[in-house]
Amino acid sequence: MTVATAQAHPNIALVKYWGKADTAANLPATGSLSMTLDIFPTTTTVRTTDDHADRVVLNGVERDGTVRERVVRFLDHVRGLAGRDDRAEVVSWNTVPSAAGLASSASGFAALAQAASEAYGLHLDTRALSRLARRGSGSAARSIIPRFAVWHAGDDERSFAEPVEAPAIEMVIATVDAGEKAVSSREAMKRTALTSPFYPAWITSTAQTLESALEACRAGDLDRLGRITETNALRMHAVIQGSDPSIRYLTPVSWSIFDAVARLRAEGLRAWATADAGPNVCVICPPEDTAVVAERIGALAEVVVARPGPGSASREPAA
Ligand code: 2P0
Repeated sequence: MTVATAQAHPNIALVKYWGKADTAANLPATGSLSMTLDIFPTTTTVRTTDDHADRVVLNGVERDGTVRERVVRFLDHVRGLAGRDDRAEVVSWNTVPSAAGLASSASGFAALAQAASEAYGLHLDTRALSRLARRGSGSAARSIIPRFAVWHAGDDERSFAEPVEAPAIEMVIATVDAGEKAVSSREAMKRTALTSPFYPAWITSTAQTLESALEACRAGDLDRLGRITETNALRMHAVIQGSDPSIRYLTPVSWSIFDAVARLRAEGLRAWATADAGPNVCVICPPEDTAVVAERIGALAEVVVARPGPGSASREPAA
């Protein structure tokens, strides 16, 4: 029996991942760019056992059904790599307050990839770990990496995340609605690719957008990166909305935050909004503007401030 514990944080994409080239290996149709957060870590312990079945305990509750199956499938892949077939107990604590409504699959599978690979005796470098996390959830590939990450499109060998330098930014995260989303991102991604007539344009434009965003990062050009971030998010929501049946994640309150961010810019502040597959809105800004942005957006929704955070890391197992 071996045991390993690891911790990872959520990440928010500045250039979004929305669409797969391969669903089995979770290969993205396009690359993406993200900031790993310094808040809301997931801590996961994997203990190999002599039992006949895997056990999955999330936030103190033993899971079965699809949640467990997704973890078991992931462990099966790890066991395949390790040439082992002993089962495991997975105990995971996720600190995202349910009120924050942030996706936990990225931090969850990043922490699981690190803990499971160590428990099963795999010695993976960062690249291999990112490729492994990707199989659990695409965006988890990026949570392996500290601060800012680019996750490459490509085949299984080449589709990993790695660090990029980016201008100094912080993120004001506005919680619009903490409820369960109507359509999961996995399902919505599939529907978008199958039914949205804008999907081909989303794919070609996002590939170009990523190149421009990386250029802006290299040049330390926050204004360009900010514009790209907001435009890319709105394009993602447009292609999603073009699905049949249509899917809308943004609510009137979400839109009011996009409007408030535009007003802040009109007043000379540097702030740009983005939103994932839900109504919450994340606003990026240089550190000197964070306090004002948080105050102004805080009038519309509950806010929390995040800074660039650490990549996944081993931890001492909890007693
Ligand atoms: C992203 N999202 O780039 C995009 C933007 C949500 C909106 O990655 O099917 O949970 O597990 O690979 O990673 C959410 O999708 O999907 C996501 P799977 P995942 O952050």
